[in-house]
Amino acid sequence: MANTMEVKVPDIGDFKDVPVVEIMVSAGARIEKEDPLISLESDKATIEVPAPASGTVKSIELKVGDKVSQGTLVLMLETDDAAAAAPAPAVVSAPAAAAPAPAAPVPAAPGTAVPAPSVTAPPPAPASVSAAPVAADTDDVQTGVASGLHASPSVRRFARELGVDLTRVAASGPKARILKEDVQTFVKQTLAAPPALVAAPSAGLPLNLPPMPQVDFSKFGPVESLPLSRIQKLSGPNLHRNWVSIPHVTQFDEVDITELEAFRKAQLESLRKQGVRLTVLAFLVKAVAGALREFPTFNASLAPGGDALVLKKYFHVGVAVDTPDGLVVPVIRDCDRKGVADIARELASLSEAARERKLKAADMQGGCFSISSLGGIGGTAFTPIINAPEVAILGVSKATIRPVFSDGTFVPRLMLPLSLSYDHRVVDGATGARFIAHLNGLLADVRRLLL
Ligand code: CAO
Repeated sequence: MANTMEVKVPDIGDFKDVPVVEIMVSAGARIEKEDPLISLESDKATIEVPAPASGTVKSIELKVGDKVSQGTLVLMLETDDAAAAAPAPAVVSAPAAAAPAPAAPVPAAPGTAVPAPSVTAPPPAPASVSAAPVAADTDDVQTGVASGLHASPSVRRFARELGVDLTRVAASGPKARILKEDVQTFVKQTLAAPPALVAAPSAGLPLNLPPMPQVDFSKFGPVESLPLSRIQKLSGPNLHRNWVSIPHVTQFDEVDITELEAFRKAQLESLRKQGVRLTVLAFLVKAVAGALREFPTFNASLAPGGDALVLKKYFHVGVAVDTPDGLVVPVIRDCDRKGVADIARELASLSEAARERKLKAADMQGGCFSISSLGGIGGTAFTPIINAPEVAILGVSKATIRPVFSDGTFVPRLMLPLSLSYDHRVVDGATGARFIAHLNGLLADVRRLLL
C-alpha cells in the first residue's frame, strides 16, 4: 500500500548548515531505495543523502544552495511499502588533497599555446572525516579523488563501474562539479571517436611504450631539484596530449619582409606619439587573419566525434607571450576587422597584462589559430605544437639580412623564417603549402593587407 513519507537529512555527524550542491532527482521520478537524492558539500567533505525507500518523488522541498542540517526536509516520497522507511545513512567522501588551483589565468607551455582550465581545486582534506554513521566512499586515482575533482560518491562509483578516469571528464555542474551526465557524455564521446582521437591513457604514455628510466643523477655529479612552475604543471599534460594525438606536419618558408620593414620603420615615429609600438608581429597577426579567411579549413576545429569540421566565421588569433611563470596565450579578437596599428596596441596591452599576471580567463579563450614568435630572441626555425582544438600554429623566427638572387645578381634582403605546423587529419600537404604561400604574399607586399 502506498504511503507518503517525509524524507529528511539523516544523521550527518558534526556537519551543520551544509550547502546543497546537487539535487539528483526530480518530482515525479521513480526512485529505488539507496538511490542518491541530494549531495551536500562542506569544506571538509562531500555528503550524499540516499533514499530510505523505493517509491515516487512527490515534491522536492529544497533547492541547490540551501543550507541543511540533520532533520531538514528533503522531499516528499510516495513509498511502495509503508514498512520500508528507516532513514538510510548518509554517504561521505573527503574531497581531494588539493591540486594547485590556478589563481591567475590560462597557462601555456613551451612550444605551444594551451587553453586554460577554469577549475578551482577544493581545499586540502583533513586527515579524517567523522560524520557518523557514514559509508565512506573509496578514494582512488581512477575516480579522481586524488586529483582535486568535485564529484559525489555515487558519481565516483558510477565512473568506477564504467572504468572512467574522472580526471578526463569535463565538469558541467556548479563549481566545476562532475555530474553523472558528464560521465555519460564522456563515455558516449569516447565510444564515438575514431581510434586516432582516443587519447592516450592518463598516465600519458601509449600502452606499448616502456616507462621513462628512473635515474639517480646524483651518482654522476651534484644535482638540485627545481620544481616545475604552476603553469608548466598545468600545461604539460595538454602539450603531451596535443603532441601524441595530433599528426603534425611542419611546413617551413621564408618571407622577404624588406618592404614591410621599410614601411614599419616609416610609421614608427608617428605611431609612437600615439603610444603604439609597431612590431612585425602585428603585421603577422593581420596577415594570418587574411590567410584564415582565404583557407577556411585552417580556421576550424574537429567536431568531437572527429567526423566533421566546425568552421569558424570569426577570426580570433592567439599570441604566445613569454612571462616569468611560463607561456600564456592571450587572444586578439576579430583581427580581420582591425587595422595593424590597433592590433599592435592590443598586443602590447595584452602582453603587458600577461607579464603582470593580470589576464582574465576570457582574454585567453576563443582563439582560432596561434602564433608563437621567437623572432626577438633568435633561431632559424622550430616546430611549434598545435594548440588543440585549433588545427594550426605559426612559428616565427628571427629575420636576418640575406643575399637573395634577383635579376642576375645577389641583393641584400630581410628574410623572415616561418614554421607552420598543421593537423594533417584536417589539412593536406598541398593546402598547407598554399596557406603559407598566401601568407608569404600578404607579408611580402604590405599593401595587400589592406585589401
Ligand atoms: N625578427 C627579428 N627581430 C624581431 C622579430 C623577428 N621575427 N620579432 C621581433 N623582433 C624584434 C622587435 O622588433 C624588437 O626589436 P626592438 O627592441 O629593436 O624594437 C625586439 O625583437 C623585441 O620584440 P618584442 O618581443 O618586444 O615584440 P614582439 O611584438 O615581436 O613580440 C611578444 C611580443 C609578446 C610575442 C614577445 O615579447 C614574446 O613574449 N615572445 C616570446 C614568445 C614565445 O616564447 N613563444 C613560444 C615559442 S615555443 O615555446
